[in-house]
Amino acid sequence: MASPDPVVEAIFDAVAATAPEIRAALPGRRVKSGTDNPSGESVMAGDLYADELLGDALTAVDGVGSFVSEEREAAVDAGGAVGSGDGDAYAVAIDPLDGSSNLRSNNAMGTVVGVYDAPLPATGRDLVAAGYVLYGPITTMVVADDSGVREEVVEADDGSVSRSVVEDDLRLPDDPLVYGFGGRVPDWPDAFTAFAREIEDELKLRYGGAMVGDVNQVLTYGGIFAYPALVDAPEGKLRLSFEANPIAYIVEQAGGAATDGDTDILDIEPEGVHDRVPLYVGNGELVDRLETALD
Ligand code: AHM
Ligand code: MG
Repeated sequence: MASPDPVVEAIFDAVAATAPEIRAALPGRRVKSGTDNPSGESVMAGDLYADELLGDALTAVDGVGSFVSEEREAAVDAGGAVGSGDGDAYAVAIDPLDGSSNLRSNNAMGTVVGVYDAPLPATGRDLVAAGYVLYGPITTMVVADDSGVREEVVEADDGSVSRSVVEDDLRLPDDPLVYGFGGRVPDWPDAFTAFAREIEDELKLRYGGAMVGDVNQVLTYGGIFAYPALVDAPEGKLRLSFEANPIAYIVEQAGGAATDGDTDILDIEPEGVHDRVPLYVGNGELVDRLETALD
């Protein structure tokens, strides 16, 4: 499945090209950088490195008009008017190193990418493509556009980087096997806890603490991932523009569903680029049951 949009291809070429460099730089960047991001979270040295590398690579792509990152307060103007009505360039939004608290424990992490055909903040309906890199034992990249979802292996070889498609039409399996829910159980609202108790009897727990890794398990085996609304944080933890929208787009293109408990994630109108949102994503029937349970 070749992407019909050359700008989208160039964006994911640039993301793939940075992946081996990001991976190679992580061993020396497992410590806090000493700064906080716009969400008020402590930024790791690895987050900063990935953000700078991806910022340089993506603003250099012809057809990228704006670059927005979970780690930056404001959008970077990359020299092009964004939006199908007003211009011919895309806005690219990234979470440079998702799950970077896993740096210390050496568990999986990822990079999340959303390609919007509108200036941010925008809804997920403005996405023309989305994807993620998963830094697991193998570096893989999942890319979704309006023709479907594919999985690639990214390898560095003698100074060049290759992308090999390993699955050209990724679909959520019909029979779900796994679940992973973030946050502390005592912080969950009662209705979500009751839903989780049911799911525990049906599916196998697979939680690694990085959304990209946990969602990749759901895409591979079928199931449901959530970072729910919490009693003291009804907006949850994950960011709509950088995390929830791209993941919702990918999972919906793979035949699944994504909700904030009430509304399809892709329909949510953001107030700001750094808005947070509860995220429940996976096989449609599980997401439907979750919505009913939270009603
Ligand atoms: P990050 O982008 O700053 O790493 O935060 C997002 C991550 C997600 O990958 C993961 O689902 C969640 O935070 C886990 O949070 P917690 O460690 O609080 O369970
Ligand atoms: Mg993240």
